[in-house]
Amino acid sequence: MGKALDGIKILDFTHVQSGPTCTQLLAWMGADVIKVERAGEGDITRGQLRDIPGVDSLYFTMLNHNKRSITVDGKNPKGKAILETLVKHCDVLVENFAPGALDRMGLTWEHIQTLNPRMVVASVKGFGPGPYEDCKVYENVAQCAGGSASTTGFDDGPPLVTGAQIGDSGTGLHLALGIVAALYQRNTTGRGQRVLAAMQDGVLNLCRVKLRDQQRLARTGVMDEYPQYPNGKFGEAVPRAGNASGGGQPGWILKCKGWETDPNAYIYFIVQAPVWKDICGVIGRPEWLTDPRYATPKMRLPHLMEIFGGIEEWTRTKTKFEAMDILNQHDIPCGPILSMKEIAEEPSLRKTGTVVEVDHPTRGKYLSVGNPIKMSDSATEVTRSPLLGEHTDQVLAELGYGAEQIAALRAEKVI
Ligand code: CAO
Repeated sequence: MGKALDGIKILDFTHVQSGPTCTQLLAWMGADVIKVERAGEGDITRGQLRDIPGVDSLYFTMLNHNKRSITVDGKNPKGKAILETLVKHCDVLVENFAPGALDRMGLTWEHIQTLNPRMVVASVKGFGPGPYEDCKVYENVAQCAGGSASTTGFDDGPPLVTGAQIGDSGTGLHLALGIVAALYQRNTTGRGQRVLAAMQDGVLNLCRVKLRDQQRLARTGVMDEYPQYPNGKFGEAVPRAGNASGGGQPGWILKCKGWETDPNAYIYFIVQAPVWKDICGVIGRPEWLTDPRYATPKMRLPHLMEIFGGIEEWTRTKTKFEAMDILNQHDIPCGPILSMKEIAEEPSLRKTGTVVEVDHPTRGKYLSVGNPIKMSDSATEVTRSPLLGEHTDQVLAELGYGAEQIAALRAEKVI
């Protein structure tokens, strides 16, 4: 079967997490991703958080599947010449260097355009143009600057960062979409273009509903689906909402059987209006149906915590999976709090390729997250990440370098 991006060549200067997430997705969709690294060291993550001495870390292997690796010293004139040949050869350049690093390597937008006017040049940066545009940025900085941290956590605690890497992997996803759209536009214009995904912007995009709430709060001073309502206080900015899900679908995380010893024995429970009757029946509270305080969804909002308290008395008697089975029979929306161990062992995720086992020559078998985007005409086969410089000779040969030239470049430590 062909792949959606067959024939597209990516010159991949990405490192750490945000950029590699992007190019990995493009590789899964069929692009030929040529990852350029520095000889000897390569992407810094190869050696970070290592669990096996001398072996590429899981951090690296899980973000660089289906790519080829070539080592080139981009600061050596002969290395620069290789990079310029790669610019002519490829459709897209992707990078997430610190601001200015690509220019310092001699690959300014103007120069790239003279070499290959069809090239799409895509960048992740921490911030867009403005006061922080020159800053180096990592995941949690973006979560804090993009509005996620100030709106995550509980009202009486500090701002919190989330485990989901919305700053890095989230921005990588945004960039991948921009690249594919730029390639599509190139079909009509014949020109490449620059694509920028700033991590602050990516996080804010994912926090869109919180900017919605900021404006609601400014207008009305209160938001009745937040846990601060009716007894707490609202300030000027959107507060942290704990585990509330908001709107007409109020939800909370409730304890299940075993919570005293299992930190993940919890369920997310949504008190959705159309199944209110079923909820009262299932948890054995038929009297709630005639309680005037609970007559409508709006009237229930000030009493949500006591309602969740009553429901929790029931969920504490069931494991999260028993509760799921019972609630699903009544279409009551709920979700188990799954640990990473449970996710790793979940057979249905293995079956769909969302969790895959990959074999690696020095690491052996390991688990990874496969392509979360499933396409009916472009199936994903996850292959292992490349060893450092594994494809240097192969790629240089494709660019027209002969064996002797390659040997000389290696002797001079250019590759
Ligand atoms: N040959 C020669 N030099 C190379 C090279 C190669 N093949 N590959 C990289 N380099 C050089 C770069 O040219 C740069 O050199 P100069 O600073 O002298 O110009 C240098 O290596 C380091 O690049 P960097 O500044 O990007 O790396 P860093 O480790 O200092 O910073 C990071 C890392 C992530 C903070 C920074 O790259 C950044 O802010 N990126 C944008 C935001 C981003 O993507 N952050 C998410 C990272 S994932 O958590």
